[in-house]
Amino acid sequence: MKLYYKPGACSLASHIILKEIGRDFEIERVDTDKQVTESGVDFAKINARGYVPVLRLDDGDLLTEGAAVLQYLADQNPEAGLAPEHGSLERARLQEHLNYTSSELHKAFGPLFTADSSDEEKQKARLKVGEKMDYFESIFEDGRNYLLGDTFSVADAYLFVVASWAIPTAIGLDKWPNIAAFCARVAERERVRDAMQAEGLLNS
Ligand SMILES: N[C@@H](CCC(=O)N[C@@H](CS)C(=O)NCC(=O)O)C(=O)O
Repeated sequence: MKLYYKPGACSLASHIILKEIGRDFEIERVDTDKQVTESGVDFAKINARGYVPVLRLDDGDLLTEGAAVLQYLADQNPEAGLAPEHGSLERARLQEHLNYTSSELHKAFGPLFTADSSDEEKQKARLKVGEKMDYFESIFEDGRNYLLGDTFSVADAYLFVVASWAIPTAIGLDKWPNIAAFCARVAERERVRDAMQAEGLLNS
C-alpha cells in the first residue's frame, strides 16, 4: 500500500492509522499546488480532484476521501480495534463524528488555508471554526478520553489532525480545554508521533 500525503494535511489521519495498524506501507509526498508527486508523477492522474489523501492498494486500485480511507483501513485490520463493528450504533456514532469533522470542521478551515481569502472571509471562517469546535468540546464534557469513550478510533485520528490546525491558523485551543487535552493525549501516542516524525512535523 502507498499513501499519497501532504505534511500536516488531513492525510496525516490516514498516515496515523497506517502506523497504528503496524503493517508495511509506503508514503509519497504530493505538492498539491504544482499537482506533482515527490517522484515526479502528475498527481491529476492519481486523483483528478487534486487532493490528498489517496491510498494506492497493492493491486493498484486507488481509494480517496479521508473518511472512506480511514474506515477501509480499520475494517481490513479489525484486530487493531480502530472502528466498531458494521451495523452497530457505535459504528454509526463513529460515522457521525467522521462526517461532522469532514463536512463541518474541516470545511470551516478552508478560507484560512486559501491564499486569496480576504481578511473578512478569514475572520468569518475563524468564527465558524469556533462553532464547530464548541460541539466537539461538549462531547468531551463527560470526561471521556476519546470520541467513542475509552478507545482510540479512526475518528480520533481525524479530529486530532483537524483540531490541531487551530494552532497555525492563530485560532488557538485556549477556548476549548477539553479539545486541547484530547489533542495532547493523542499527540503522546507512539504511532502518532511516528507518523508526525515521518512527515517532518516534529523537531526531534
Ligand atoms: N473531501 C476530501 C478533502 C480532502 C482535502 O481537503 N485535502 C486537502 C488537504 S487537507 C488537499 O489536499 N487540498 C489540496 C491543496 O492543499 O492544494 C477528503 O475528505 O478526503
